[in-house]
Amino acid sequence: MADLIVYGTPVSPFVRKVEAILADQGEDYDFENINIMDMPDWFLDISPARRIPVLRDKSIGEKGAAGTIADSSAICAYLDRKFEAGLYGASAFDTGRAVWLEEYADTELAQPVGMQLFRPILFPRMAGKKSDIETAKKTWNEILPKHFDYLEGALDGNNFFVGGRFSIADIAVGVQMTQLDLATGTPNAAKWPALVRHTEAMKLRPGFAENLVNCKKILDRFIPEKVDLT
Ligand SMILES: N[C@@H](CCC(=O)N[C@@H](CS)C(=O)NCC(=O)O)C(=O)O
Repeated sequence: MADLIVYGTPVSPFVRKVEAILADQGEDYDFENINIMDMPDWFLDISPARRIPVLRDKSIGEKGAAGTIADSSAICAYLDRKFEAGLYGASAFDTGRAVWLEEYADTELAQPVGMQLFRPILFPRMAGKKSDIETAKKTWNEILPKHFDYLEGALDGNNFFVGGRFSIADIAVGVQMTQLDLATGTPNAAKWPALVRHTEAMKLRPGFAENLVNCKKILDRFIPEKVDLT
């Protein structure tokens, strides 16, 4: 039994952020699934915003809210400090850039990726209905390209977003891009070469790879093949 417990589902990109750090650092942790459609009362007590993930560090507290931290950004900052992972930039400016890109990915990018593409494709299928392909197509063709352009520019041909090294920015953007990949694939590599290369590289990192295997086990029966949105 590990000291750390991650509460959530692997399919959440915000849970993937946390797993990406833990597995990359080679840290043991237990995983407890939470059904977001019907969150148990004990979970709501430790997740005031009614969101996953929540982390428990049993070395701090084993019961109730003691030892728990809600929100992926807070959890990632905690894990970085606890394991001295160095994910927040080598200089003050790099810290600012990394946290900005994390924030951008968690809000500006996550909204269309999650609410306007992943959910319209997957959630109806989970209920035995047809995907809302029209909404997903509009998101893919009209909303996401400006985000891809911004991220391609932020990479500027590099392998990492900030300071030439792996940071929380790579994790936060990578979890959203892999969410897209699970639902429909990566964007056009001819238009966004650095971004697609970055996504493919993130997928190979241990933290992402283990999480994505578990996602595919859950999702494959709902997406028998990739959906073409072009
Ligand atoms: N800012 C939060 C966002 C977490 C979030 O939105 N999680 C979604 C799952 S991907 C959730 O818990 N949704 C619950 C719901 O929609 O009721 C974080 O970074 O942890």
